[in-house]
Amino acid sequence: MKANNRFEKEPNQDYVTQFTKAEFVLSAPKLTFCPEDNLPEFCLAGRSNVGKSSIVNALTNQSKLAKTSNVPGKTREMNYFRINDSWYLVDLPGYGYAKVSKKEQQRWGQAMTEYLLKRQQLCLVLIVLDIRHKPHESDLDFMFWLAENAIPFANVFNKADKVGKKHHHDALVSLKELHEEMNIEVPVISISAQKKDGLTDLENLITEFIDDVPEA
Ligand SMILES: Nc1nc2c(ncn2[C@@H]2O[C@H](COP(=O)(O)OP(=O)(O)OP(=O)(O)O)[C@@H](O)[C@H]2O)c(=O)[nH]1
Ligand SMILES: [Mg+2]
Repeated sequence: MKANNRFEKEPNQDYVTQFTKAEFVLSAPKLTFCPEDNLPEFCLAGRSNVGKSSIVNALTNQSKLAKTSNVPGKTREMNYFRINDSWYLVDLPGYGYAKVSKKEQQRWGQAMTEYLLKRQQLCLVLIVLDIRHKPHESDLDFMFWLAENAIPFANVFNKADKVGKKHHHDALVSLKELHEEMNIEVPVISISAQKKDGLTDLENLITEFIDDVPEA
């Protein structure tokens, strides 16, 4: 079958990761458990099941580094991966997962808020969205909250292999309109973690932000 957008149906054989060294470091239930060195870090946030952990694996070309699942709610703590000995990629648990108890959701909300507000070396929050669906109210709330608190973020549309060209285009346009309404400029990238498409754009975005970190 012919692919109907630039995201091919077969895994992209041409993708060569720049992130050749990747190792799991620790799982942190809250800020005080996060690594104490000052390496720059990037976190993957978003609703459950959008593919955050799959992105860790795709970017590092290791199929089992982060645990993925088709059952939402797999990731329960902040999982730290050190990349090329020089920065951290942090896989966060998904928000908006109804099956987690109210108490657990509350604990998480507090831990996340503290982490996002106080983690000085956090360069950029990568908010992952499933391109098949309109951003959920919880995504919008999260984006508004980050903007209000001047925490830089980018949007990463994942699962682009699942949609056609028109849907892809419309999703990008409406997200850009949302950013205009919010009066903010936010990088937007679309990828397929599964087919390894668009990953070079994501790598380049991360690399650009690392380059902007002032020397400690
Ligand atoms: N078609 C398609 N499926 C994907 C893609 N990325 C991830 N998936 C699938 O989506 C499901 C969820 O992936 P995860 O990476 O576990 O999602 P997560 O966001 O880490 O989920 P939580 O840990 O529950 O927050 C899995 O079945 C993946 O195989 C993609 O690019 N395309
Ligand atoms: Mg996960």
